[in-house]
Amino acid sequence: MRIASDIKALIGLALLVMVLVAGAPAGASAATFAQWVEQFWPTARAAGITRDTYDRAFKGVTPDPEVIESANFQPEYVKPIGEYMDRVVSDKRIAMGQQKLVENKALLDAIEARYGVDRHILVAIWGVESNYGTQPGDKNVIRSLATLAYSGTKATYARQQLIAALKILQRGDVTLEAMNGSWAGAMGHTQFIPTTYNSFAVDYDGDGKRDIWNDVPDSLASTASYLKVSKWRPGESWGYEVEVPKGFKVASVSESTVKALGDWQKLGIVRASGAAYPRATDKATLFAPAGANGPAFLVLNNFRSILHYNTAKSYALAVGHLADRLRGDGPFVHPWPTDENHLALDQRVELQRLLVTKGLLTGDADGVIGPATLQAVKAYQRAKGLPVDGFPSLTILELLRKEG
Ligand SMILES: [Ca+2]
Repeated sequence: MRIASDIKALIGLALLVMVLVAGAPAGASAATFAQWVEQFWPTARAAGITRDTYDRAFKGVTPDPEVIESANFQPEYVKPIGEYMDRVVSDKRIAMGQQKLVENKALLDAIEARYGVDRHILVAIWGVESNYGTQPGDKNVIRSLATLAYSGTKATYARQQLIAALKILQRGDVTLEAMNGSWAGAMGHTQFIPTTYNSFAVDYDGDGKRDIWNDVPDSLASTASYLKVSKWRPGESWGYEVEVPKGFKVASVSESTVKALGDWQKLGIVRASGAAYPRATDKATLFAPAGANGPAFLVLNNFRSILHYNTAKSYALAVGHLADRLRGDGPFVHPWPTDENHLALDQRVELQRLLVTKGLLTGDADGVIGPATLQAVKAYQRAKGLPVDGFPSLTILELLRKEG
């Protein structure tokens, strides 16, 4: 168990940002970037990019310090999942989504018929990704990706995406000026990264362009197309909020434990709403993101399809829940725990140091809670006979402190 350390990368980037923002004589950093652009040319050429496209894409482009800043942003306080869910699945977003369902009814009828993907999920993804197209990101994608590739931040990702972005530009789906997105290069209503765009975006309205920047039909159909190839199963849910019986050890089952819903039911895990599972043979895993005291879920195949869109489970849960709310379902039966039990950065570092002292964790205490820290917390909880959920709570920190 090792804590991942990004210290070296951070120092390197801090220096780079200093060079970009201050310090350097006029033109010095641009010359360096221009050299990088020339060094990257053979890679682009080998991928089929013409010199004309390449020159057009990089004309007048300079690195964007804001992109580096965003890439390195590390929140002082990692927000509890309940706070994230409340923000993402807000009443305002639910109301706006319900309006979008009405406005786009005929389109969604047709897309649902063609791709077999639930309209509520499509609209939920649209809402979470770009707030229904109102926040698609305003950074030029070529500039953002070139900045990342040049700076060395997420360089492998950035080089691959930059090539894909140049291909989009070369094919003419969008103009250079309109090719905007997030600092990481996620584009348009659906926030597709360039490689995803090249593989799965569709020209639904048949005008010759796959326009996820301006065209709602192309955008929603592209999302449906992507979920379809991510093995979405028509007519099935993403999952259910469940009731876990008292005394059931949530973390005695791992996140990879797969059982049929009927078998979970035999263990006493029933739907929190009290309704029956529609298909008892569906395979599901138990997911309790806030530990033993928060809401718990049985998640199904379609939850994994949503994870193709974004690998964060909190994201998939937000999309699934927003979809249910758009359908008219209520909030979760069980509330999220209040944030009193969550740790700030200095507390997370202290927790890791104490786990290192106990021989349960190795590496530098950097306050980033990754799989190694979760495993170490689980090991500690097991040793103490506590509920084993791996959740790095204030309660755990206080116990560790007492033991010195
Ligand atoms: Ca189109």
